Amino acid sequence: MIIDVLTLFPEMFTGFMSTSILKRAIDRGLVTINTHNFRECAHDRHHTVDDYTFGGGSGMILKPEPIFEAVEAIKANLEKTDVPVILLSPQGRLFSQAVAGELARYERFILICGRYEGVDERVREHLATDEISIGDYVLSGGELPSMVVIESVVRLLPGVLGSEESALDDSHVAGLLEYPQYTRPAVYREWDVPEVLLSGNHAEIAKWRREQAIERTRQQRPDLYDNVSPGLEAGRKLEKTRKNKI
Ligand code: 9D3
Repeated sequence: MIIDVLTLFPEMFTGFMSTSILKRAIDRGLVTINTHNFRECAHDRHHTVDDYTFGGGSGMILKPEPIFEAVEAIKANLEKTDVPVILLSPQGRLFSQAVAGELARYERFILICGRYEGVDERVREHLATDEISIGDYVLSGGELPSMVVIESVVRLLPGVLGSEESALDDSHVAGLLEYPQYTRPAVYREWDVPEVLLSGNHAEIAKWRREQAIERTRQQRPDLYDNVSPGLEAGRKLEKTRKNKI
C-alpha cells in the first residue's frame, strides 16, 4: 500500500513513522508513506497557502491552488489516476473500524490534512472523493486524524501484525468491549486477581470473560450493546437447543 499525505507539517509524521508496528511495516515494504508539504506548491514569493474567506469572517482558510497542484503532481506519476483522495475535516463522515476496513482494500490513497479554519470548498467539491472526521472534538488540523487513519488501516494489512497480536481481533469478541485483564503479581497492594482466572478451569474462565465483556459493554457503551444484544440473545437460544439435544 502507498499512502501520500499532503500536510503543512510533515515533521509531525516523523516520530510516528519511526515507531513500533508502523516502522516494522514500512521496513518490510508492506506500506510506503510519502509526506508532501504543499507549501512547496505555492508559487508566490511567500509561498502563501492561506487567505481570508470571501464574505468575511474570522480566521484564514487554505487556498485551493497549492492543494490541487500537489494532488495533480502525485497523479502525474501514476498509471491509474482514479486514486482515492481523502480530505480530513470536521465535516467528514465519522471514522470507524468499518471505514478502516474499507480503506485497507485500496492499494493507494491520498490524505489531505486541513489546517486553520478549513479548506476552500472547491477542494471538497472537485478534488476530494471522500471526507473523514475522527470524532466530534476540535483539533487544530488534519495531521493527528491522518495518523489515526494510517495506524488503523496499516494494522489491517496482511503480514503487518504477528499472530500473537492479530489473535486479539478474534471474531467472537467483535462488537464487545474487552474483558478485564490482569498480570502478575496475583496480589498487589491487597487487591487480588479474581479467583477464577487462577483456577486453571478454561471453560469457567471463558464464561467469566464473556459475562464481563457483555456487562462492561452494557454499562459503558449502551450504543454498542444495542447493536450486539440481539446476536447475544440468538446465541443464547442456540446454546439452549444444543444442550437440549444432547
Ligand atoms: C474552532 C474552529 N471551528 C469553527 C469555526 C471549525 C474548525 C476548523 C478546522 C474546527 C477544527 C478544524 C481543524 N480540524 C481538522 O482539520 C480535523 C478534525 C477535527 O478537528 N476533529 C476531528 N476530526 C478531524 S479531521 C480534521
